[in-house]
Amino acid sequence: MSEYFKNINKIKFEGRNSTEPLAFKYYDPDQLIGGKTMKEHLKFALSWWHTMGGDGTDMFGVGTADKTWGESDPAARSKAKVDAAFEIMDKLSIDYFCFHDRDLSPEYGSLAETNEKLDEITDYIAEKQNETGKKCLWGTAKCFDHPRYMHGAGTSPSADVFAFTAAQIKKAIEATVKLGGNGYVFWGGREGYETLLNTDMGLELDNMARLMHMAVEYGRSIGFKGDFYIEPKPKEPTKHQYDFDTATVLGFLRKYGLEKDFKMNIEANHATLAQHAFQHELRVARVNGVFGSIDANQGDPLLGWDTDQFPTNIYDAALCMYEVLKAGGFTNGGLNFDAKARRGSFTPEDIFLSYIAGMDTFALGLRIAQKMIDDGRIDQFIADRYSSWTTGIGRDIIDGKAGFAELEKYALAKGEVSSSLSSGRQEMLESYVNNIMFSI
Ligand code: XUL
Ligand code: CO
Repeated sequence: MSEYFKNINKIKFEGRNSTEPLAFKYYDPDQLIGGKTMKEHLKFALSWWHTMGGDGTDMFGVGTADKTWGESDPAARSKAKVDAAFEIMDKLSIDYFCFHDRDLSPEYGSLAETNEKLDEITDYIAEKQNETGKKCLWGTAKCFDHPRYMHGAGTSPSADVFAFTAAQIKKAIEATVKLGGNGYVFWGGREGYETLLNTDMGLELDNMARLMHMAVEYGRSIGFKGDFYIEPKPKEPTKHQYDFDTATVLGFLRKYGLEKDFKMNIEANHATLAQHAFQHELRVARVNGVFGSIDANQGDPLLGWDTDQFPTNIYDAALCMYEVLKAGGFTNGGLNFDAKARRGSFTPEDIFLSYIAGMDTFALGLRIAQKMIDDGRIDQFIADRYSSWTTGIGRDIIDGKAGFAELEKYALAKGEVSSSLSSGRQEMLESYVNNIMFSI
């Protein structure tokens, strides 16, 4: 096995005063934060598609980075990708990876041959996992790039395409189980529409649910005990994606009785596209008991598309980790860097530099989030703000002891209630966060 990054050594933690670009300043895997190590909290994952396959190709130009891994034959390249991926994970101390079936092995002449070749690669990955202890965070099927999926996959008007999709997902779940993954993601790449003039929305949504029920039934039958995830995204590539945001997906899951088996895989840049804060999406998932996993990246608020940048915004990372800690941490999920170095950051070193930037950002975010909780001022403020619900009429409402008649009687007796309100203190709370963040 050749070494792909000969000039890069294992990345070490050197601390905040280090000026070495190829070193962690904040990510110290074994550092204890609130009783768990950073490594256990953060569960970083490498995204096979961006890191091993993404070469910077965009609508305006060809790739700028060489991701051939020195091989022109597709099968040899798939294998070289595995070696390179494990080298990257080792050097960056990343314990997990995420994949689409076609990132691991491309399509060949027939589905049977494609599946056979995928098996060869997953055998090879399983061997490397045994040697290294690296784990699969989640797998998924790339049911969006081939022309057959031009009108959707699970929501295609063609039953033949639906059948092909089911076959592809069946195999991708098998691959995920074989690699020990505890997550299987549905990102509905082309599950949406361009115009309602040609779309039977009701049938398309029913069919998507049928596909998901089949996936659950099959996954459970072959021993998949982990979580299925839906990754919400409002638009791109279609004008309207069905899995618009967490709240929309929740409605879908509940309508079709899928909420027991599915959680959310929340991506920061998809939240931005839905005009939500990243923290909002995480909060909606958390309070509804469907928080699962995270695609850690960031978008550019000035651009209306999915830029998938490595996350460097500490404020967002801190508020994200605050939600994760409040949710009790990850169980089957983790932080997958669904992120790519900019097209102009095209050298092999940029792979490492961009992961270091993202990992350090989340390490800092974790420390700040834990400090926000330990500090207690924000929690105390919220508890005080809602204290009228712990006794008296508030308690009676919650306990179901007061209905409209009792509340009318209470309100009539009480008179004007504006004096029961106190300031929301937004600016004070924001300054608490700054105070905590900059005294870390
Ligand atoms: C696309 C996206 C996907 C999913 C996996 O916007 O986020 O890469 O994470 O299919
Ligand atoms: Co994603």
